[in-house]
Parts: sequence; C-alpha cells; structure tokens
Amino acid sequence: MWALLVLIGAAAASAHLQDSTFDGQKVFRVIPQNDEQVEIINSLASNIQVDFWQPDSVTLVRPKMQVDFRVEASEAFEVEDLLKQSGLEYRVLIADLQAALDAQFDSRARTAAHSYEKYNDWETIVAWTADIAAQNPDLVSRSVIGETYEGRPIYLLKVGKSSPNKKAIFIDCGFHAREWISPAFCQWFVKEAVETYGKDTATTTLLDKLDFYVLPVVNIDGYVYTWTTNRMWRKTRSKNAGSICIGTDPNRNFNAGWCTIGASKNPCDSTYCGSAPESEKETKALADFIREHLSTIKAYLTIHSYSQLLLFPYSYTYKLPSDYQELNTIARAASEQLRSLHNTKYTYGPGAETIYAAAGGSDDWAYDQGIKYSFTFELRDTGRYGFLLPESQIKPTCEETLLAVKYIANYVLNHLY
Ligand code: 9B3
Ligand code: ZN
Ligand code: ZN
Ligand code: ZN
Repeated sequence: MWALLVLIGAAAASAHLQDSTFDGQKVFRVIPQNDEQVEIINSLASNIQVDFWQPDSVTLVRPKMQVDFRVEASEAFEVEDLLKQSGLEYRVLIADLQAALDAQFDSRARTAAHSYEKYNDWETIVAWTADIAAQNPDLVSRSVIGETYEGRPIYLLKVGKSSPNKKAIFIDCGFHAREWISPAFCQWFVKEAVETYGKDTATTTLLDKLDFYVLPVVNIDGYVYTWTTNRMWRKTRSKNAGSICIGTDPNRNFNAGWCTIGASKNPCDSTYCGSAPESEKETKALADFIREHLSTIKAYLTIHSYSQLLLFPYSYTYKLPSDYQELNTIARAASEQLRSLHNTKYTYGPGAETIYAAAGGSDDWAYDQGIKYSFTFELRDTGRYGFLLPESQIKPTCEETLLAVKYIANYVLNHLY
C-alpha cells in the first residue's frame, strides 16, 4: 500500500492540474469508514494534486463523510488502482470532466445576451445590474460598496418599494468562484421581484414591507478567473506575501473564531483563511456594509453550492446557538417549501454538525453581530454534476430556492418586533 503511494508520488512529482483543459480528469467519491481510511486519502492528497470538491479541503475529511475529489487525467488510473487495492469503497462521480464541462451549457436559450437561464459572465452581469435598476427605478437601485483586489467595483442592488424605516434582508451570492449556480440565483431573485411585484400578493407585501440587499457576486475576481482561466477556482485572486500561491477563501476570512478550525494557514490551500480577518477587500466591503446597516438588517442569507443543505450557526464551534430551536424550525419549514416543487431533498442543521466544523464563515459572523436569522444555502446538486450544474437546471433550482427564501423572508417579516 505505502509503496504504491510512493510510486504515485514519483510519477506525479511534476504533475499539475491543468488550468483550462479537463480532458480525462475524473471526480471520485469515497466514504472513508475509519481513521485509517482517512489517512489513505491524506496520503493521496499529499502525493498528488487533488482538488477537493466536498468537503473543500483534505483537512476537513473525517470518517463516514462523503468525499468528492478531482484528479488529473494522467493520474486517474493510478488513483483508481490505489482505491481498489486499499479496499476503500469508491465511485466515479464524473468520468470525464471535460464532457461535464461542455454539458453545462445545455440551455436552450441561444443568445450571447443576458439570460436568467444561462450562466452569465461578469461583464454581462454588470450590464444587467445597470439595466434592471434603470428599468425599475421605483423598485431597484444600484450602488457600489467597495472594489475588489483587481479593482472591479462591487455592486449591490437594493430591491424594495421605498418607504421610511424599513427593515432589510441581506442576500449574497458568488462567495466561491466556481459555484456558478449561486450568482444565477441572485439574478433570478431580482427578476422574480420585479416581474411579480403588483401581481403576486406575497411578493408585493414582502417588497412593500422589506428591502432586500442583493449582492450578485462577492468574489468577482475569482468569478472572472473561472471564466477566463480555471473553471475550478474557489478563492479570491489576491497575492499572498511570501508565497507564490494566490487567493484567500472568503468564507474563512470573517472574524468568527477566525482560523481556529476547518481552515488553513497555508496560502496554497483552498481554505486559506487569509493573513487576518477581513484581509480581503471583498469581505471587508461586505462586513463594513453590514456593520453600517446593522440596525436595519434582520436576516443574512448567503448562497453557495453544492450539496443541498440549509445551514445555520454555528460552524466554528459545536456549541449550539442560543436561537437553535427557532432556527431549526425555520430551516425545516423552508426545506419543506423547497422540496414541494421538484421533490429536491435538503438536509438542514447547524453547520458544524451538518457538514463540517469550520471557522471564519460569514453566516457565523453575521449571527454574532446580532443578525439572528442567518443561513447558508448549499444549492443543487449532490454530486452528479457538482459545480458544473447544467444550465437546464438553473430554472428549477432557482424556483425551488426562491420558495425557501420567501418562506424565511415572510417569517422574518412576521417576527420583526
Ligand atoms: C462553511 C462555513 Cl465556515 C460556514 N460558516 N458556513 C458554511 C460553510 C460551507 C461552505 C464553505 O465555505 O465551505 C460551503 Se462551499
Ligand atoms: Zn461555497
Ligand atoms: Zn460548497
Ligand atoms: Zn419548475
């Protein structure tokens, strides 16, 4: 067994995951049954280049946990051999990543223009933010809350009918660059708001009584990079002093038990927590905005993928939040709403026990700021396509997610005072 690992290490010494071609790359799923099997995965990850999809880093792997990871084409056979010989039960989730990559763009909408049923690049999203605000001046306004490491303006949409002393719900998308379904949801949410205001009574009430701050893409530089260079990029694109590795995990960069668990101090890791809390311009801009609007923001929703989970605090500790009962009840009802449309099953619960213990996340931070209703969505799917969810699933995914979001919004509205 160990000889085999050494062999792989030698063969793969110079191998690197390609930036743009994914021909023959595979995604495997294993469920290590004990510490020994976790150790096999650890050794694998230290000998060859492994991109962890779920959980997002090898350091988060625990016994009985479902683990999805991507390997280079040239190493796929050896990895499969190793898995066979080690007795680890495994499944090939994606046999040819390039095929799955091409299958993403299966939308029937054949247009280069903005579409709610396609993945839109950043430039297209920017134009859309301007258009939707211009076309709905009484419902949507656009502002800039900061700029990214690479100098792009971070746009925020405020959605709601203006009236004095409104409370608000903050929704962000695109923390992690490769989770493309997330920005698609934020666009969908705004579309539904403007299209159904004055027609659907539930939407009309929500927008009359609440404002929704919608941040369509938080990690814009990373998102652009997934379009231009590496579809599988997760982190920001900032330089790290003393390292050739780029980027910080924005969802490990908040001041909530920062870097104490489930995060890495190594800039080369996908869950690098950054040099300090809010070291990233993007997370600082978001945190500053929320701090400035703490008296009005009553709920914080952050949209990720994939796994079909509805999480609430805490992730940085196994300790339950003081509002555990209420949050759990809301999560259950929201998951039921979501499931009612296309029978998509969600698991819900506190982050630490539901996926993994990890510190520095925005939901925990928002909760500790006093925003009681703080949730992380992990949208579709459960691994069939993972981050490469086909465009044909944008509509059903956004429709069902909207039901859950509207449920939470209504709940918040009914519990304002
Ligand atoms: C992680 C943390 Cl640290 C948190 N507080 N809430 C949710 C998550 C899950 C996402 C992550 O950043 O790993 C899923 Se992509
Ligand atoms: Zn994420
Ligand atoms: Zn995720
Ligand atoms: Zn549908």
